Amino acid sequence: DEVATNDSIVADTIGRTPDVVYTLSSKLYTADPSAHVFEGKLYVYPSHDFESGIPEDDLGSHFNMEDYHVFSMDSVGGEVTDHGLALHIDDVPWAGRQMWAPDAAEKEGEYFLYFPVKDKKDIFHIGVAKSDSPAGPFKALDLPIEGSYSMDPAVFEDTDGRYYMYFGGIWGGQLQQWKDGKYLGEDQYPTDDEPAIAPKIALMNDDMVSFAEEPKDVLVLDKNGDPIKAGDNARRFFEAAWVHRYNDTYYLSYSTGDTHNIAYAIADNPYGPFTYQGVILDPVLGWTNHHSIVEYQGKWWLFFHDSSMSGGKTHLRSVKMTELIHNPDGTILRMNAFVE
Ligand code: FUB
Repeated sequence: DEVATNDSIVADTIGRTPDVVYTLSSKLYTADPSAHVFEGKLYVYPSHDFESGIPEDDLGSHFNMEDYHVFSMDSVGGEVTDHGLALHIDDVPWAGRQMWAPDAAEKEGEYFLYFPVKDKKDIFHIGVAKSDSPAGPFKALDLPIEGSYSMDPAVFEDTDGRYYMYFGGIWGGQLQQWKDGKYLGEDQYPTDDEPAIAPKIALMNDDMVSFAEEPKDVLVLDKNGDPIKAGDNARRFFEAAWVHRYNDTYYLSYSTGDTHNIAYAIADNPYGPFTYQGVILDPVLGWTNHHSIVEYQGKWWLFFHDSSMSGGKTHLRSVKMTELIHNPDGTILRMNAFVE
């Protein structure tokens, strides 16, 4: 499907149309699905979109979400349960506005909902809420994770029992306002020839509510071993990091933002560096593209969203899922799920 012409230009054909795509809810607008298998069921932790009337801008102010719902199902294509309100912004003491893409993790029977939200000074941090059920409701801690910033947390459990949080996103996600864990108070973007801003990784402490280390850069390299450059908009990281492990290879997938792809890169360890491979999912209807990948009942599944249910409104999205195929050589079959 993909022809590499030289190191910086990749000429792509359009991805294959998936055979079957399931929509999870026809009642709620939802987005940014993070899927996990808990207690033998498939649980999905999405953003909950709604019409708040805030005009669209490049900072994503129109994504003005206020709460989360959790979905679950025990068979793909079967009934999807909406477990109701899982967490509301009014119940997060430090929160100001904009509850963006969440994730969840389980450890020793306790469930953790990780959520990015702006604080009362309009700066994104990542909060945690706990529950004894994967469906919630979740109770938020009084403060965000110390040392957390920006948004789009994704918590990956490795086979050795360690948990890592990947996070970050540029533009409205504010990652460009941080350097070495310090808040710069303004945008500082690299020039087009400099390495792109990297997503972050931090090992989680056993308590699952704090980092065991300073967040580090997750490098994405091209096939020559050079960092993907900030001006390489078709391949550079923008937001929506997700990591899955398949056959001892770590796959980092992410949105390229203004070029609207879900791209992926591989490594032999969770910290990377990761080497860019290609596109998993072509642009969907709506500006954002955001996904997760999980194995369930012997198959791999790609969760994503698009704006087809709202007739193309970028801030009113719907979560979908379709099968994800790893090719025999470990590459991932590229898909195009565009629906007008
Ligand atoms: O849903 C709000 C933001 O839009 C997410 O945090 C980003 O990943 C993008 O999908």
